[in-house]
Amino acid sequence: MKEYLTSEIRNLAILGHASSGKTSLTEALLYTAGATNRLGRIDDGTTISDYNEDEISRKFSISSSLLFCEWGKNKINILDTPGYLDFIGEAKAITRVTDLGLIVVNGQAGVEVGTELVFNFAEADNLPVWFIINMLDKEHASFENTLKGLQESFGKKVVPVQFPINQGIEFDGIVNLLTAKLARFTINGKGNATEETVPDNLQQKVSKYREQLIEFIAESDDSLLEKFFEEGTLTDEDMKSGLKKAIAARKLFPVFIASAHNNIGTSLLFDSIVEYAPSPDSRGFLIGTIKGQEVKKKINDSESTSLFIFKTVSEKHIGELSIFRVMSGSLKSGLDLINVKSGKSERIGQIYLANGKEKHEVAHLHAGDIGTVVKLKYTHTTDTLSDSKSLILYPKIDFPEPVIQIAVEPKSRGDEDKINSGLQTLADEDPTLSFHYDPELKQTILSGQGELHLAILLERLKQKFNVDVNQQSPRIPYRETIKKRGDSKFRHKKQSGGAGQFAEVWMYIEPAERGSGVEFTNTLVGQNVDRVFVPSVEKGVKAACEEGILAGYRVTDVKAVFYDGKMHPVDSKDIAFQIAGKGAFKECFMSAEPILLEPIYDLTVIIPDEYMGDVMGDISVRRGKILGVGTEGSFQKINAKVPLAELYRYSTSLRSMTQGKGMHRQSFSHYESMPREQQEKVVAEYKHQREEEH
Ligand SMILES: Nc1nc2c(ncn2[C@@H]2O[C@H](COP(=O)(O)OP(=O)(O)OP(=O)(O)O)[C@@H](O)[C@H]2O)c(=O)[nH]1
Ligand SMILES: [Mg+2]
Repeated sequence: MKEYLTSEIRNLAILGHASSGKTSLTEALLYTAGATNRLGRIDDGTTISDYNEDEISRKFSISSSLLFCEWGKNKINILDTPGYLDFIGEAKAITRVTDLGLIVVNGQAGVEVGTELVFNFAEADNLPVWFIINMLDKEHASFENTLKGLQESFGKKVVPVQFPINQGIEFDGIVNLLTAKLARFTINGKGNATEETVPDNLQQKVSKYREQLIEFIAESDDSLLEKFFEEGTLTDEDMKSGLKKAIAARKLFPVFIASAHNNIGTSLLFDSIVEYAPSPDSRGFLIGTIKGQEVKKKINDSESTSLFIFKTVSEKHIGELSIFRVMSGSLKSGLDLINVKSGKSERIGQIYLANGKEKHEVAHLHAGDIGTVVKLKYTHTTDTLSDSKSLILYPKIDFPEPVIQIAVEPKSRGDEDKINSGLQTLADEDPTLSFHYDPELKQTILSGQGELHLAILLERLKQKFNVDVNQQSPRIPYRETIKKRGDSKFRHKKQSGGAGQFAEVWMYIEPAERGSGVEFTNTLVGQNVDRVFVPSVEKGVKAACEEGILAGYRVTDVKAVFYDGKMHPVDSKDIAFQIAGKGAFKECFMSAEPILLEPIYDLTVIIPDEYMGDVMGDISVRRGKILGVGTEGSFQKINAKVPLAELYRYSTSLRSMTQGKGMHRQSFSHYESMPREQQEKVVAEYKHQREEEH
């Protein structure tokens, strides 16, 4: 394989809402560049990017994939990301390691929640963005409406550099505002165009858009603005260099157009990428840390080598494949690097470039390039590998918070270990999945990005690790507390057989502030109880609080006061006071109007306007309280507090309520007392379960 210098590399992230045509556009780009000799189709399962079996059968992307092609002397790395909300979190890693985000927008549907999401990902990584209005061959597609939507959502930095001719089913022309030329395509999927002059009746439109563009470029740079005021316009050279700078500085988001399906627009896009997309070395400094101290590194070959692993996949016949960006320095196979997090050494074996499942071996990668390597022993997604001379560590990626949790248990007994190691491997590959054993709930909890995400992972668990699990709803971590004071004088006495036991604990308990936990104190005076038994009583109280009294949940927000008692010179001992302490606390508790508290979650829902009524109604049915309504971009945003018990599989209901156009975030807020009816149900369930156990 040929080697490419840093300045010859362009790293593109293909981002966007589900089904906007990202994979189709990627395919068209690869085809136009000659990296493949047929234009694959999503609907036939023949694209290079969606090559996994589950992607082929479901007809959408599940995992991001690495591809590359050549345009002129440049190497274009393309990372096609999934847009389906369950998998869009993958894009979070991709915006970190690329130098330009191409956000694909469906020219019929306009801006969607996924569009906003990936724009935010790009913003967080300071990634330059271009918009591609796709599907302009569709009957009801509209460049103008989509552009308007983009400007409403992302502001006036969104500026067209192209506009369509014959949009709709006969879409075949693109006017390039930078050259003021028209590219006319034949609708045959080949992607080549002839250059024509713009017809007279469109000259005015071209002038209008070009003036806007020139003005905007001028405004992005003081020296250009000065020239613009003097001359009334900009030279082509100034316009080009100004545009390039404005893109890199995220002062301008140019809008391109395409029909991925008919392969219209890709050649123009490539020309612009080579000319205007930032190369890795033009992106300034990398920021990382060495032993906690912030350091900066240049993106070039003369720095010491460092890699950032942004994805791990396990592939048939190959094994674990780590996909990385050469952050700094250059990389040759055989090099020893250090995994900075664990301190362990890793030898880089064969390095491959990837085009979907196809792999090409390469000996040497330069700074900024993206490649893959197999069989790293200790390295997972988001790890840094560095030269031992300079152990730089790049920041972790904040993947989106999970929106769904389920509990799993093995179908067959004895499979626990297999499940754990299987889930661990899956979670190492996919950082948007997490799992843990919750000792309070006594369940293994799996957290992910949606129902489908978890379903696919459990399928893989079955296929790869040969273990099957039952899914359950996670138990709710209710809490127990009291509403008034309770008293007890509890005597524990055991005198039949062996050594006797005797203890008497006088105690009262009182409600304490929400969130304060359990406080134990003693106010003993006199000599009725030896102080050595105070810790024993406390132990008993803590044990009662852990076990729960009313319904088997932890006790909280109670102050317990041990104020007096009795003892026996021989039979009083630690264990006797523990038992009496526990008994006294339980008695106090049951006489103090015990209640259950339930966890309340902050819920943020983001939806198009037309679903407001339905979604708000549904939140009320879920016993939720709406705190406020605002906007996020062009979407409505609802903030509410909802009991966790009512949020099970909320993402699934929300998506079905909004035809997949809505999304939500949730996080723990606080505990609150629950309605009597609900409480009685939980207590009854607990009693029923206890009876079954005995
Ligand atoms: N008519 C038309 N159809 C298109 C175009 N681009 C994509 N499609 C179709 O739209 C559907 C979705 O296309 P994909 O390329 O899978 O979209 P995606 O953005 O990769 O989807 P996800 O990976 O699920 O996010 C497929 O049926 C494509 O054939 C286009 O420009 N015109
Ligand atoms: Mg796709």
